[in-house]
Amino acid sequence: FAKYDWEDPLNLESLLTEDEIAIRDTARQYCQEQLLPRVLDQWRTENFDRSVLTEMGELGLLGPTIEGYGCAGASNVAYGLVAREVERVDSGYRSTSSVQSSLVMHPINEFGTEAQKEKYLPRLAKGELVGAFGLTEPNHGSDPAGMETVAEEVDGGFVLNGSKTWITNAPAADVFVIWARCKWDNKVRGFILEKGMKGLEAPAIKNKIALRVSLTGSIFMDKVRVSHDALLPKSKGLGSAFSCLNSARFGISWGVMGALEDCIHRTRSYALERHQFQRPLASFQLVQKKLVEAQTEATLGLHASLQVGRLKDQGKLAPEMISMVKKNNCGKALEYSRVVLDILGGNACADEYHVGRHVNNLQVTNTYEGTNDIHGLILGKAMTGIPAFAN
Ligand code: TGC
Ligand code: FAD
Repeated sequence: FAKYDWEDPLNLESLLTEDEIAIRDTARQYCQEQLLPRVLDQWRTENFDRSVLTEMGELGLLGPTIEGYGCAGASNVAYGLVAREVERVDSGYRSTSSVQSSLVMHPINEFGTEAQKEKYLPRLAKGELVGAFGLTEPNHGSDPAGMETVAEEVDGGFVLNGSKTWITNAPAADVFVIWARCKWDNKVRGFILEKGMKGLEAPAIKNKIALRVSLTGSIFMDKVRVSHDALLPKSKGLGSAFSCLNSARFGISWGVMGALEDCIHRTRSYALERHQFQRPLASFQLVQKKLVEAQTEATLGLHASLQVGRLKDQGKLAPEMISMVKKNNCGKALEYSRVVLDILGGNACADEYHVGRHVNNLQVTNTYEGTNDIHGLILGKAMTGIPAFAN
């Protein structure tokens, strides 16, 4: 028999290419050596560290699946492995970087002109520019089809009016990919707005109880006038916005497994060291059960995401596959991080044990990019043919 490795029970390592392992190791070293030492202070002070993006840019971790424009052209699996390493430290750092990669660079690469790609992608890849993605609105979260933000064609360009809320990176963003309903044909399209445009404001939403190391804000657009070259010309319909979500949701499915793994590692070490009733906590059957069930879910989730990544790389992806791993992995990460948190007893309350911070973050990851229930309904529609969310 092979030796059982509790940290990699089904030998995920053997299924990765040399390139993927190299990218993963670069990300792991950076995250453990550079991000982990800063996370508690940034969490406590709710302080967004702009340099995280430039550091990730230097390592080629931004927009890594894009070919050209200074990007690495790596596999989707490599992208997932990076998300796992970043989120092992904090979901907020993964949020900052996955919005940049999947929700800003991806739509520009997919729906933009050559000039737009040349203008934005190399600087976004280096982290010189910060990007934000505005889809959610105060009155439309799960149902973005009802969006109220509109774009009107005027002489020389367009005018945008509306507001977005809960937008990652917005207060620091230089580049905004904004989704708006176009008055001339009622279709949703993407537009690139830039910081400093007249009528554009992006105030921060402060005092969050999760994702405190990433910035979140609103976006207000009051007659923001842009030229024709702000339109992402190949975006047509809400499906274009959803296609960006496919990439981000896939990354999140890996990321949350990294956060859960961190919770497992920390609580296992604690259980081995802490004694009650003259025995280590790890010797109690109930504690072992908690650790084993959490590790089982992390392992199954990672292997499912690996399979989805391989299919994505081969062009054999159905979006519902991503809904399945996004829903499952976010739900299980939230549930089992909470289960192992119990092992810390009263110390669960102390932020230096890190697990409570992950639990708070994982509530949000289970909500954004489509809530757990919404992904259930997407899958329910695929199974029954009946859309439960539609009128
Ligand atoms: P529906 O009729 O289902 O679809 C409209 C059009 O879109 C197409 N489509 C997709 N295309 C590509 N990929 C997908 N995943 C797609 N899903 C749908 C669909 O084929 C259709 O195309 P066409 O040509 O027929 O028009 O639209 P609906 O309005 O009924 O949708 C319902 C629902 C619930 C599925 C959808 O609205 C939904 O997914 N809601 C959740 C909203 C959401 O995920 N928001 C995320 C905001 S961004 C964010 O949270 C970033 S957090 C980032 C971070 O910090 O890490
Ligand atoms: P609602 O849609 O109001 O849902 C509330 C509850 O009702 C949920 O439990 C939901 O599952 C349930 N519900 C809704 N409809 C149905 C239904 N038909 N059947 C059953 N249950 C239903 N958005 C962006 O565009 N860009 C970003 O960068 C971004 N970053 C974010 C960062 C953070 C920290 C947070 C918290 C959110 C972010 N979001 C972003 C917004 C996020 O995508 C939305 O919060 C999410 O899609 C849910 O929308 P909502 O908050 O309006 O909740």
